[in-house]
Amino acid sequence: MVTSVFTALVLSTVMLADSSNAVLVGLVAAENHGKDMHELTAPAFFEAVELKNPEVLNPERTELVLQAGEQKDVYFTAKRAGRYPYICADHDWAGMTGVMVVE
Ligand SMILES: [Cu+2]
Repeated sequence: MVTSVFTALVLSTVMLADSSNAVLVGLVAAENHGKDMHELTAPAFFEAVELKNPEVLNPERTELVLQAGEQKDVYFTAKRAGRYPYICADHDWAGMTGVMVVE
């Protein structure tokens, strides 16, 4: 299961596991309800999962850019547990940071 807490940038997650819990299919639904652009920067997380729609990320596959009012979904398969810190590259100074937890 992936959990996260954010303020102006809302992340919702849905995780599906098979019966053995060996493969997790996940979704991060990111919604920008604010007036500023946000950059969900999580290179370790995006590297650790198998992305189903990598085209939603930047070319380097390190971040998800959300303009004001924008909503994007990232589909992935998570193959190993871990804790993956993320920041908003624009607002990490203001505490816009968190951790993706794959259990
Ligand atoms: Cu931000």
